[in-house]
Amino acid sequence: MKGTVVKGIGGFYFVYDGADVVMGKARGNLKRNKEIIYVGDVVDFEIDENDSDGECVINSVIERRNYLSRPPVSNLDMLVVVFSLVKPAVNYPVIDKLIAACEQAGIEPAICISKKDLASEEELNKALSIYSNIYPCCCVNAVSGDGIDELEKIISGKNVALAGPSGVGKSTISNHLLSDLGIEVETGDISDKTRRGRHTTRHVEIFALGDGTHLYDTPGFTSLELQETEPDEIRKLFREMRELDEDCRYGNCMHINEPDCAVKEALERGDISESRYDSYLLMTEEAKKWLK
Ligand SMILES: Nc1nc2c(ncn2[C@@H]2O[C@H](COP(=O)(O)OP(=O)(O)OP(=O)(O)O)[C@@H](O)[C@H]2O)c(=O)[nH]1
Ligand SMILES: [Mg+2]
Ligand SMILES: [Zn+2]
Repeated sequence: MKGTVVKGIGGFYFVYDGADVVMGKARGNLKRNKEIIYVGDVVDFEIDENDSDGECVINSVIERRNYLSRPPVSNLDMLVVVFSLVKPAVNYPVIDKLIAACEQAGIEPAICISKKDLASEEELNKALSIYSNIYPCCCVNAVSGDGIDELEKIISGKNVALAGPSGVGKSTISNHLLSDLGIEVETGDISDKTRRGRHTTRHVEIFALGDGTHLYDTPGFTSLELQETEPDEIRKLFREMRELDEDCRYGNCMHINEPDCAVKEALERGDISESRYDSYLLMTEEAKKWLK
């Protein structure tokens, strides 16, 4: 039988076959080969005849058109990078790493700035201006629901994950989107001491929203490492730089010290944001350690 893995907890998977959700495990050979099963994978499975609880066994993964390791998800049309400006404060390099991971995996990124009630319009516009020429963007207050309709337009009909730092409000947003279905996921407050989230969501779970949207709520993180990447691959993961690549004098321009660099010219004009460029430099530096 064919189904989609909609949740995975401690070696148990929940497979949805279009009618029911069945819990089960991966077949021994998958485990022996250390094959990871991602939430979002389309799998071939069968009901375990020897199991009185009607559990299933996953035989193989039959469709995984893309995947991310962190958060561990597959078969996405879009990943919405959610972040707040305060509580917790934004860390742009972390945001840009997640966007780069999407670019690398062939998953379309979108931006959702959360907790819009906690920032001034000016702060929000400044943050939006970093991304609005590159990706679909929206601002939401997930407590009141303000702005959620904008997000709904961006994600409608897609397999879409909400991902980002812990405590930014991903599950609160999910609850807004799920309210018609009477489903509620757990949310948690922000630690007073560290001013970070408490890692409330512990596993990825997919919810069908009814209009063909499949929403993945994912666990937050505090830091993120891009998977091993050549330093000169990083520039291809910054879409606005990639689009200017051909205009640089040198074909292999790293956009750092080279003359007639279209990216640096765009940076000076303000067409590329300093925040994005700083993330680019940082990630290129970090990637050099993989060469050693
Ligand atoms: N003021 C304000 N608070 C919000 C908003 N959205 C969420 N919160 C609060 O932020 C806290 C964290 O929300 P969660 O939805 O649990 O955050 P999360 O991103 O799912 O966190 P993890 O599961 O740890 O990754 C909760 O106390 C929410 O009530 C918002 O738009 N405005
Ligand atoms: Mg959560
Ligand atoms: Zn250049």
